[in-house]
Amino acid sequence: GTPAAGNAADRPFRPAVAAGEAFRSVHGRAPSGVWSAPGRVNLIGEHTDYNDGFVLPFALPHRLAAAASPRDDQLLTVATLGSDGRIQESGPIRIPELRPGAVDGWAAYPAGVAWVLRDHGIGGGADLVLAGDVPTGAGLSSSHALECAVALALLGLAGLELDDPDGRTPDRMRIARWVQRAENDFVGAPTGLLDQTASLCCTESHVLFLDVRSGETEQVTFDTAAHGLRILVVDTRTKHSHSESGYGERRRGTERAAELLGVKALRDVSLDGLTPALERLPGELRPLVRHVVTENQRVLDVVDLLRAGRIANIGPLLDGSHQSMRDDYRISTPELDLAVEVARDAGALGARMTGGGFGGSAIALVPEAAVDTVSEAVTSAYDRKGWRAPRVFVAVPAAGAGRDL
Ligand code: GAF
Repeated sequence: GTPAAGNAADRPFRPAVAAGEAFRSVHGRAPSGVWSAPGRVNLIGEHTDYNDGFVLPFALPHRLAAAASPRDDQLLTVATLGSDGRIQESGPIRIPELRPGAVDGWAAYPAGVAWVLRDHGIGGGADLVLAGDVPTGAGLSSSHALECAVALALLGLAGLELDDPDGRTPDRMRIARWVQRAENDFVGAPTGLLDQTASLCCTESHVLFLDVRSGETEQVTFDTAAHGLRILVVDTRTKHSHSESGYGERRRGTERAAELLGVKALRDVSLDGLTPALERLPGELRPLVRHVVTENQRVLDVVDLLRAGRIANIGPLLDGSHQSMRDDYRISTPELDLAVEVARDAGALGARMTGGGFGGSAIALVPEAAVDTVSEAVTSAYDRKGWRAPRVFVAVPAAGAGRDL
């Protein structure tokens, strides 16, 4: 016979189903549809996106789902299902009155997306109910998963579904740029294009090679399991207070360096041209430039190795990336450094922090047989320091954003 559904604890959490159920409990009817978008890890290519460079993310299996129905009064209501099972509702937001600064807190993310879409003539009201399992504050892009899911939901309610054959719907890259605008100009975070593009464009079993300048993408096979390997994510569960100011400072530093060098972006400095370029810069900008230029090259080198099916050989490039972020870009933390060092000592082939830095998560490339050893080694090293236990999990490249129901 059919096994009983079991209690909630035995059932895997499915964001799309949970969002649909939460929608029914808030609104007393079924939603018109459910759309979802994943969080990401970046395999390599950090702080290169706002320098017109290269990134190489993959989507996590963790997703944020948006259940939605249209409203005819140009109001946006947003409710979210918390991990404690409680539903938190924002007050109704008037779409025609949206402007930067009008909404703060978590509701600024869906409101920012509605603001951008309104500018593109997609301004209908909606009831949204959100549910997801992307760890928040972990540098795994939970806010972009939210923004991308909301963008797809609002587009979908306007009859604009992704990949429609008549080509009326903006393509994924264009939606990524819209979401970036919501983040930059409405939420007020000066971030690049990595996270939205990852959430929208990644596919199962691949990393996404994105050239931010041209917007060109390539799906590069990244089937870790076929090579007896795993990517372990270590969420340090720390976020340092200077994360926002530190990000903006680094960004401005690299833009200033590009200006002094007379190039459009640091993307235009080649590895061969690095030494003479550094000589023309003030001391404090040199390490920033060295990081960006060498990191772009490391992305290209990793892509070459992956195309040649040599996943196990990318370890030293991951290590080099971490070192560069720790010593040159100075965005690592003691928690991230310890996770990376201990993982490597316990058998990882390479490890690095991932995402914006100043806390968040690290990744390690680990032989399947060493997964438990590495994860236990990191956990006990944290314990010896008296630090809160990290959250460690294996991440398999999953699908990008889309419609679920
Ligand atoms: C954060 C930002 F949102 C991205 O745009 C990117 O700059 C990343 O930090 C660093 O690579 O995730």
